[in-house]
Amino acid sequence: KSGEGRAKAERMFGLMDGFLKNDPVSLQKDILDHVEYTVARSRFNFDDFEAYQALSHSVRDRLIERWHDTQQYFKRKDPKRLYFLSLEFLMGRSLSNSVINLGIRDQCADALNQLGFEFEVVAEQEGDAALGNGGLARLSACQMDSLATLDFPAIGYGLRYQYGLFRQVILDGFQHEQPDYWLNFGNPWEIERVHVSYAVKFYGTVEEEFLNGEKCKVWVPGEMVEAVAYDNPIPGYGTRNTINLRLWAAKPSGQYDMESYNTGDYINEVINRQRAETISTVLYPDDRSYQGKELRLKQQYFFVSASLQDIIRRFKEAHNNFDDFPEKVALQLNDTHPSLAIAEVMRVLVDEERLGWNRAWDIVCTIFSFTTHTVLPEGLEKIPVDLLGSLLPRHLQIIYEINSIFMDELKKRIGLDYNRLSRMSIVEEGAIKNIRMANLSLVCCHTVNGVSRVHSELLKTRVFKDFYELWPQKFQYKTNGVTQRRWIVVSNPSLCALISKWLGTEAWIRDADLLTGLREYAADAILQQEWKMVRKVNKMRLAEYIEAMSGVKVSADAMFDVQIKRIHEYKRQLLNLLGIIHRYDCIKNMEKSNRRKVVPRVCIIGGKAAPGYEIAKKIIKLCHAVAEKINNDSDVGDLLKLVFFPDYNVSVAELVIPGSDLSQHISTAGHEASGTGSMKLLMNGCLLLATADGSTVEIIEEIGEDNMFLFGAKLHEVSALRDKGPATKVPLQFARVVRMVREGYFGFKDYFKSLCDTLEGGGDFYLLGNDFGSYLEAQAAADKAFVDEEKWTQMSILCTASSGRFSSDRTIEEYAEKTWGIEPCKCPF
Ligand code: AZC
Repeated sequence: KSGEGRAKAERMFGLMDGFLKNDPVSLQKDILDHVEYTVARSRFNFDDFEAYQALSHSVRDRLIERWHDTQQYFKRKDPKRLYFLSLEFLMGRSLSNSVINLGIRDQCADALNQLGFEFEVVAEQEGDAALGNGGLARLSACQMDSLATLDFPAIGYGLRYQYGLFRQVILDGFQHEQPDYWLNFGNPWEIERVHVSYAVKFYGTVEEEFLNGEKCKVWVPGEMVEAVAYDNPIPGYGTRNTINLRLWAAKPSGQYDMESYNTGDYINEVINRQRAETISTVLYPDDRSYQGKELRLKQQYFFVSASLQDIIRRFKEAHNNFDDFPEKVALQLNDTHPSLAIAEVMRVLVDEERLGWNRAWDIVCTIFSFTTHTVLPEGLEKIPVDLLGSLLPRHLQIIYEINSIFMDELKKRIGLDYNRLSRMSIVEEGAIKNIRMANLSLVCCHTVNGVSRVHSELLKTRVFKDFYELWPQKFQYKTNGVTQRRWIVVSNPSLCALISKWLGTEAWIRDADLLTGLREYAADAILQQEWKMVRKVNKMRLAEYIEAMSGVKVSADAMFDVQIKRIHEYKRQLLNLLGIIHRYDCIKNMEKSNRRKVVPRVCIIGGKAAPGYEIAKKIIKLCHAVAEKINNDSDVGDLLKLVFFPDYNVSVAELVIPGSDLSQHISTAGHEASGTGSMKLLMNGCLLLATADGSTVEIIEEIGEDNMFLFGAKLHEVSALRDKGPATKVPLQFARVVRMVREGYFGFKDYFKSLCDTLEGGGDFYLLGNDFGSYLEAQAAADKAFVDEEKWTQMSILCTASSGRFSSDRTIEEYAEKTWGIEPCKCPF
């Protein structure tokens, strides 16, 4: 800095007390100041929620200090940055996670204590940030935590939906959706950046113009919307690095249309302009099927365009041409949702930066990577050409151009194999012409990642077979992981303390591989005793919650058996329910004297169904109908209980997971791309009852088949079984339980008919009947194991000890090295 600049900086620094202090007294002072000045309550009279607000603002101040330093540092060092583009981030609550990552959890708890508050109670006041649907969105959140912790220079980009994922309300056992207006009570975790905003264009026409004697395309838009940045600091653990998650909100554009002002219809003009905000109003709640909705496409382009303007502006601040762009920029597409970014970069480089097609194309091909999260064909996005052409006319031209060059090249490589050419084309011909976003991504990205080894094999051999044969080198996989900071340290503090005590270090919080150190104590009687205690207390807390929520009293001595995830036919919650019905039926038909041999179970199911997914909604209703019957049957008593957890979300998961004994991951083999819930449960010492699908295959390698309950058709058997169709023999017990549902044993006979039809008469696409027998055997094995407490506890310890590989830190390290080519950039303390 110049002499004058330095003098000013020193004077400013002198006015500051240095960085904010983290001792309990300083924190208390800050909390009280925020009560008075930010929350505007009297510091002598405020409640738990206001304490939450004031504490959050005190934490936010500390986050901002680090976040500023990190951004400054990145700016100075100008490393290659990762830009993580995702339409969904499922962050959950921020307070506990932030104070733990900042290393000030205990000081905050002390500070609150002395003010007469309890940290846990205050933290409970926070609502969830639910800007995502399920696995994909929570994975993004875990990955942000790892990127920050590992000091990677990364920025997340997404949309700031005003309404997150709907709230699930159950009335009479039926799911109803209610809007989640999560910003109602303010959001201390974001920083509005009114000056960071960009105009995003839509509609209009493409004109040809001559510029400096050269013909070029100019997009004349028909509508402009302003994107305003909201920054969400993401602190790393054990580092000063605090990275940014930048979410865009839509606002009416500042550029005025003079003509409409002249018409004098002021009120209507204002109302029309206000409509711009609808773009970022609501998250689409369907996680697999895309219906070619204009608003969804608008959302995608809106966030892509704003993010790229931001990225290019940042790049240009430090560079005066695009030569170094690929050395400085890695763009990660989280599924195909942001894949319009490809066409947008081409448009900016060709039409605005005037680099020429070939040069722009070379750049595009080196900066983009793509991860897909599904194996289901309906999960692959398609955009009707008409829709794209009207909303983004220039992008459609660019995509056509990319496709035409690709098709020409392909013909040279494979000849005139028209079937294959048409399968690989980015443009799908037919009654409705579509753009296949996955094909666009495959053509343009240097890497396509699967989310588990099996998933990657399926991509190579089925979903993207043609592309794999063409470009085998593009295909990689990074098995998913989850962050142990949130899923052990935040949500299971007593287990966290126990692990650190036995390992003699907290280093596993940054290096999950160290968890293997627990293996040698797995049979140690003292550790087992302490392990059981921790688990028991978590179960008691869960039992209290269940009673408060549903009125059902459950015993913490029973086995807590959970299945928590989105409701999908392929995830087979129905198989679980049929198993429960079978268990109930057995208890009912048993001699009374034999009942004492039954291992008591509390079955917990939680998850949301997409609003338009009828069958999934019927599964939820069936769960309630069965629960109603079982829970009120005095014959059964404590031997079997069934509870549905309404409005399953990240916070509910944080409560349920630490208290679970057994968890179910029972998708039909070949359908779950990875699965991440299993990893959270595994870390917490919960045993798995599972099929060999997705990442479970790799979990088996870590913990061994003996330490879990495996069942069901294997991947290679599934298609043969399907081909056999109705001839497949199903066990008698299966026919019996389905009949009970069909004949109205649980009521709602007509309503459940179509559900039963999915299983019988040649249906049963997901092979519930085929797998039922082995499912029951696995369940019986779990019962048997549970009775041997010592053995069970040992298995539980081994689960945690073997979970290190499933940390998102490992996943992110792999991405950084093999896909993005980025390196840590650690901000000095
Ligand atoms: C999910 C997959 O279903 C799940 O298996 C995986 O673990 C997770 O992504 C994270 O990779 N997919 C989604 O949530 N959504 C879509 C569109 O696939």
